[in-house]
Amino acid sequence: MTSTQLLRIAVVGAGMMGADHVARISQRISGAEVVAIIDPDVARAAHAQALAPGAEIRTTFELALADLEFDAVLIASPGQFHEGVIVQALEAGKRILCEKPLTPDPEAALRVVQAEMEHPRRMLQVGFMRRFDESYLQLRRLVHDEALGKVLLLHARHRNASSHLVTSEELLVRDSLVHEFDTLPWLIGERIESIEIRVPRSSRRASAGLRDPQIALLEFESGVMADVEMFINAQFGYQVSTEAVFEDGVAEIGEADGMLVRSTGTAARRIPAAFIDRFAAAYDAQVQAFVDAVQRDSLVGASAWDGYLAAVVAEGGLVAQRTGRQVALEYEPQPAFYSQAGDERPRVLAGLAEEKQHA
Ligand code: ISE
Repeated sequence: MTSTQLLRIAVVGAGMMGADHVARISQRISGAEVVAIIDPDVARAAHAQALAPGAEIRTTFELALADLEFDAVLIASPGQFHEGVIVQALEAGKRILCEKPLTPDPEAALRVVQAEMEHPRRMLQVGFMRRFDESYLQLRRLVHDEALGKVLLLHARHRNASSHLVTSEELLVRDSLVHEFDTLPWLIGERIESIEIRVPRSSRRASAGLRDPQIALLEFESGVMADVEMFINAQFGYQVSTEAVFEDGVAEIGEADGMLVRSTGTAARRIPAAFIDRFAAAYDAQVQAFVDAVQRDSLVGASAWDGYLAAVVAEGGLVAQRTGRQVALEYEPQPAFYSQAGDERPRVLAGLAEEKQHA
């Protein structure tokens, strides 16, 4: 592929996230096109295809590999189906952007790591999109510059209005909290050493078998601590925010911003309904970064190894959730293959949609 050709992407999974990525690739970012949509549910695939009319539909990844030409794969199916597609895609030499979690458990993540290391360089980026969110990037710079001294502790809130996606305590950890298991270590540049999960009074709106909310307490290598409130049925809207306490000040990201409207005795700001709105710009920047990185042959963002680290924390989190105890985490030694840090600065996206329309 030359740098002037569009990167041909096969999107696996045409659910909410898959369809959103199809729209993003077709309408908002540059340098790529969707050439295949793969989903066992043909009606769902057809719905997504309306956003990328040139794309072919296949019901399995094997069928797409057998008769379609593409350069890269964007995997947006549920986590338990990722490993099989990743392994086949790697064998076929395709670059991969895989939605989080890389795999639910660390053993499967390590198998992915092994398969990727058969190649001379990184082939896969994990879709931990918060790494591409401007406010997280700002906070990370503040931590690393030490402009307010050293960071001491973090308070994170992760609230969903209600989630039909998170139907069990296991998914609360592996699918929702997993974001913090990647973002917070990336933010402060340290691994999580232990996890504890405590459960306060449950909301009457909690679904059966899912105590909601829950609080995770994380301890990092230097002694920094983080508490994370995970509330699946918070009702009012979607909120992901982090307050970082430093030696010389406190910084907070993720509070509602935008226009403040005063009317009939209230002053109000819009709150995003779900992650697709809250992180729209981060998703765009993440997929654009993947496309650009493939063109340069030098992948960025969370690696398969980062996906493994997050899966270790999730696995420990499940034990902590079941027992109410603090669980110490152990990781395999990091292979040299993953030692080069990627350039995680997303390129500025302003004007890209317009550029694309005129291309
Ligand atoms: C969902 O899968 C996500 O990835 C969202 O970012 C997260 O907030 C939500 O809890 C998950 O269900």
